[in-house]
Amino acid sequence: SSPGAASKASLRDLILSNDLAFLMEAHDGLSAAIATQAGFKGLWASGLSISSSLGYRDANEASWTQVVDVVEHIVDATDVPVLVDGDSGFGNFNNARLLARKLEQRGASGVVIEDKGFPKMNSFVGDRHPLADINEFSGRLKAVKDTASSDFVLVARIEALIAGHSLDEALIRAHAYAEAGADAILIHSRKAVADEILAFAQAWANRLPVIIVPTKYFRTPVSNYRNAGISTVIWANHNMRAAIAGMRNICSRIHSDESIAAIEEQVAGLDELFSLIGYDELARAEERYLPGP
Ligand code: SPV
Ligand code: MG
Repeated sequence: SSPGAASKASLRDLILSNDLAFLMEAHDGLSAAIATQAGFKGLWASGLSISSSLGYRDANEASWTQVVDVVEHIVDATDVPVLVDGDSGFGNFNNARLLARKLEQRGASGVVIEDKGFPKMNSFVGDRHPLADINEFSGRLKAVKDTASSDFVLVARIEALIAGHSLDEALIRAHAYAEAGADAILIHSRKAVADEILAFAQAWANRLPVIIVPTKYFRTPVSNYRNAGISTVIWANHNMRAAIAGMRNICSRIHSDESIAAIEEQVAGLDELFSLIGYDELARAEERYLPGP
């Protein structure tokens, strides 16, 4: 894999293209490799999934440097661009621009910053999601924009609907964030149907590309998003949740059976693991670089 300059250019292309794009969640090198091999053209470094895999709550318990370190592993394990969940930027404009600079140094292709304060709480937990002041948040966006290179994609995430505000509030914020220099808008919803997302998309009329996270409105067919001119869909946490389901099942079987005989066929073979992580490349490199016998 050759992450770096080539991948940075293509996140912008993915988001700007007329085709609906899909980003798959990754939370470590292994999940990044699996999502890449499945054919995804871009990855989502999810805050929820990264913090969960570290055993933390999605409430900024993982430090920004811990997140940056995980992103480095994700970038190393893929050759497709990585859009990073930057939460609310870990503070004010100054923390947000430092985060963006370090993410870009580690090879990320873009960051999403949401209009809440620090610490944030996951959008699906509880009802307390105080929104940031529009002007203060616009300053956070401007600072990131002024710090990152022009290839680096800045996505402004609007939490107005999550916080129970109106579509109008979401639109006022979208206009302000576009003015501040965002490259795309992520509009988030916790409803089980896509109506408020689709209403936003219609009113917004693609002034900037729209990114959505249909975790709760998962039944809506993606053709609705294509018809609505949505740019990008993020499958935000499904590698992490698949890992929970898989590990829970295997742990409970091994614990009750006191044996691994029955589950051998249910887990990935070691050959599959070695191929996923590219052991064959190491064998070829040894031929080339180690002295012969
Ligand atoms: C994440 O994956 O961490 C997200 C999306 O930010 S959500 O959990 O839906 O807020
Ligand atoms: Mg998140």
